[in-house]
Amino acid sequence: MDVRAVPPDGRPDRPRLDAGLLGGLLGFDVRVVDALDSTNAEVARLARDGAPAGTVVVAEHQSAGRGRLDRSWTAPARSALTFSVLWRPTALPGAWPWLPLLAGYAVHRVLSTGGFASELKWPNDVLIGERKVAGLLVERVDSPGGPAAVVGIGLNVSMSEGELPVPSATSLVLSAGAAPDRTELLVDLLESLRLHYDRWETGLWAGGPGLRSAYADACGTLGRAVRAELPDGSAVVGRATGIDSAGRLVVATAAGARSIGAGDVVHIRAAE
Ligand code: BT5
Repeated sequence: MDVRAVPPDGRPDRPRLDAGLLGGLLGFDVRVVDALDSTNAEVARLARDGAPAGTVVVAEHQSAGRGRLDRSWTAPARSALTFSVLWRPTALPGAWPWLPLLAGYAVHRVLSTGGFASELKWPNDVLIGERKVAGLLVERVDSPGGPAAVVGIGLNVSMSEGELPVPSATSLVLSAGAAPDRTELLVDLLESLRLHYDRWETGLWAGGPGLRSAYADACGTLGRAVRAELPDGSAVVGRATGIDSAGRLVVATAAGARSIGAGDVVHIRAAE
């Protein structure tokens, strides 16, 4: 484990996570670490060493938090929840693109049940008031036990305006004036992840109408004019009209409908 010797210098009003409470969570093996490079990197290492499904690493601070496409994820110590969950899906590879969507949906459910006006931005963001409160990064890792999925989540909890890494970010405190205790929030998030993952894994949700319509109902991207920027520098511009059975975003363009996979998109922006 790449644990840094320097403990996080979190503010006194930002208490540590209660590792004892998290340790008792049924079906998960939760490890709370003061500081490391990236919880996704750490869980990937554990996966390669044969760690079982349900292994969770939570960091009070990450020194090299990762976003998609080599982008970075930053948050002051103890101002956020930054954690990764290891799953060992048996679902067919074609169903894997649903993993970031179902994880985002699981986060959205917890936030909206808690009174936060969250919505999903396809493929991997959770927004409140058009600003990003949480990001998800799902990575596939080849391990001796077969392919594993590392589901990483960063959720901004008590970050102040001045601490935001980018102006398009927000935190629960900024959006609602207060935030739940981080340990309780993490318990709720893990239980929600477990529930929605199990539905997907048992086929109840495997690209079928259940997850698809639940996701679509919570997805603020749909109905909007969007510009999807692709890795080759080109862009697909049109109105986002739906999510297809493979979890791709369907965009109605002047040249007809186009389905865009999460792996193919660099940015989704609002189009004029
Ligand atoms: C994501 O990437 O949104 C995925 C973020 C996943 C982070 C978690 S934390 C636990 C686990 N361990 C890791 O190492 N990663 C995961 P992407 O869509 O590429 O967004 C990255 C962009 O979001 C950056 O380029 C910034 O513009 C912005 N950003 C960085 N930190 C942010 C924050 N705390 N809140 C909101 N936006 C942020």
